[in-house]
Amino acid sequence: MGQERKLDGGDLTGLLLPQQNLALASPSNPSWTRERLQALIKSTFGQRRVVIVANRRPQPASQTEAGAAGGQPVSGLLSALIPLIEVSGGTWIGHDDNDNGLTAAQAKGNGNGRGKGNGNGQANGQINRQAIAATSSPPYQLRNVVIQAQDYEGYYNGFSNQGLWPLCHITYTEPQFKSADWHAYRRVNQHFAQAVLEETKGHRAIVFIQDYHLSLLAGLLKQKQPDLLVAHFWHIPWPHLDQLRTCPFHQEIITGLLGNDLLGFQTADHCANFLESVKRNQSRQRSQNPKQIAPESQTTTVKAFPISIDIRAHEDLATSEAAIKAMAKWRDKHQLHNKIIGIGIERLDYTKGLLQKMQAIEILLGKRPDLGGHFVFIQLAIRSRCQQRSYRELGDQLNQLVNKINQRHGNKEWMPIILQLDPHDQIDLVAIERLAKFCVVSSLHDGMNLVAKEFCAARIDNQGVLILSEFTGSAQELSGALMINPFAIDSIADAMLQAIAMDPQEEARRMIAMRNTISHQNIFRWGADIVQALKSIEGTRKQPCP
Ligand code: GDG
Repeated sequence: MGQERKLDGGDLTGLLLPQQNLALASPSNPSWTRERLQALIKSTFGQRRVVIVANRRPQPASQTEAGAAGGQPVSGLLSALIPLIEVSGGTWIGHDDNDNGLTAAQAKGNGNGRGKGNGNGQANGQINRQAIAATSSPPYQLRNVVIQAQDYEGYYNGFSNQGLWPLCHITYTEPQFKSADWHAYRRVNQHFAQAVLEETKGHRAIVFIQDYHLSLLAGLLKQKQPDLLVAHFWHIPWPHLDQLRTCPFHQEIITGLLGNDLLGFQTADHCANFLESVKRNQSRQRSQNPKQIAPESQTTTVKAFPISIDIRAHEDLATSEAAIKAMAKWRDKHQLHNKIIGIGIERLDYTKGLLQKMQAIEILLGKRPDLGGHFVFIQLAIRSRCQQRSYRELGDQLNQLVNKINQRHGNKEWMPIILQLDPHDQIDLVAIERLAKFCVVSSLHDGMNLVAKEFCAARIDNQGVLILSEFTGSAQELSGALMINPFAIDSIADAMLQAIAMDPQEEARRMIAMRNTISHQNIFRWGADIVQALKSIEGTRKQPCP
């Protein structure tokens, strides 16, 4: 699925129409599996070094106390990429939230543990080879890029999360672009470039960059090593040009991204927005200075690759003994026996439409007082980006709203909403996914949304209703969901009513269709599509990869 265009010497050429319908797996079109992807990577890239670069690196299981319970990452990016690095081997370069590169003994005395380069021998930008995940097959290397606290503040909390994150999501939160943050962002991108260049020196390497924290990286790499094969996947939406232009540094960001051989987005719409920004940006540049346009030699292929999950791994978890026990635990602890259960699972983030979802539950309870005592909504909203005041305030607002609804509609024996902001084991998530009559994903805007896919993956019984915001990338694939506009709160409440009333046959019809789609468009196909796109790009290059 997707739209492919090549940007060639500043001109847009080679438009391929999006394939709108996904074909289901068949003998002539088999499913992508871990093993099949592994074989493809081996045959395509052979002995070449594969380098994945992301702001954050995954934690080996033994180092995850600060993350979600059970050692699982709480971010869509990490959830999706871990299966990929596990099959591709190679090196993951990123910043370690919990490890500043000190020895364990030194780190103990440090308190916070964020990479600070704080006079303990860790210079800003210093790169440490931290760990080899020997348990994974094939094993992969982890390299840590140490970032000074002040730079991390400007690069991550500042430019990335107060600037680019709201800019790219249509959530009516004003992005903040401070030049000090931008300078920190550029510096940190340079540190990452240095780390990649050290890793790839003397090797035939493929570099795969992740997300909006590293938009300048490809451009920096190509300046030093033009022969590198570089791909970048942008996990969040790409905005319309009118929004993009509010970022005073957007031209440099576009130029950085055009350093890539392959640039992937979640949907064809995001590709189209990006192509439009390039076109308008280049025509403006041409009129200002006709001699300064994108380098003639560079071609960037822009294409949609809808990200996904390892559905089989989720199914295995959902059928495990541990999941059955976790289901019993939820039921007993919260008196869920014989109740209609709705669920929501997300990071506590203003893009996820959490307040709208709670307001919709209040409308539902108002419309259906008979649900009193018979219905429970479990909302898990793990705290995220706590350094930012707006995120802490959202947590307060959500708590207050839920308390108000529970006081107004609940009683001593029964509360309609259970809200939990602490991290949970993945097994706990699977357990409530299996118990639920419906799951509500009410994102105001979302690149893809993996929770929607994880909910379907857990429903090995083909039951359960997915209520899904039309402003998620997932909505373009999961047509069996009840679609909602999360800004129309009544429509969320109506969809909940429809889900509660839905008969098992209808549930099964919708769920089977969605599970088939996810089985086919799984994380290994996502990886394989990217590998195959890179292979065909390399085939058209004049010079072979170093
Ligand atoms: C970005 C884009 C895109 C949640 N709570 C817990 C927990 N989670 C896991 C979920 C899921 C992940 O976090 C959230 O993924 P999403 O895709 O829903 O959202 P973002 O984090 O915003 O991800 C998004 C994604 O990148 C991938 O490209 O889909 O659009 O915004 O996997 O299960 N995991 C654990 N405990 C929790 O309490 N273990």
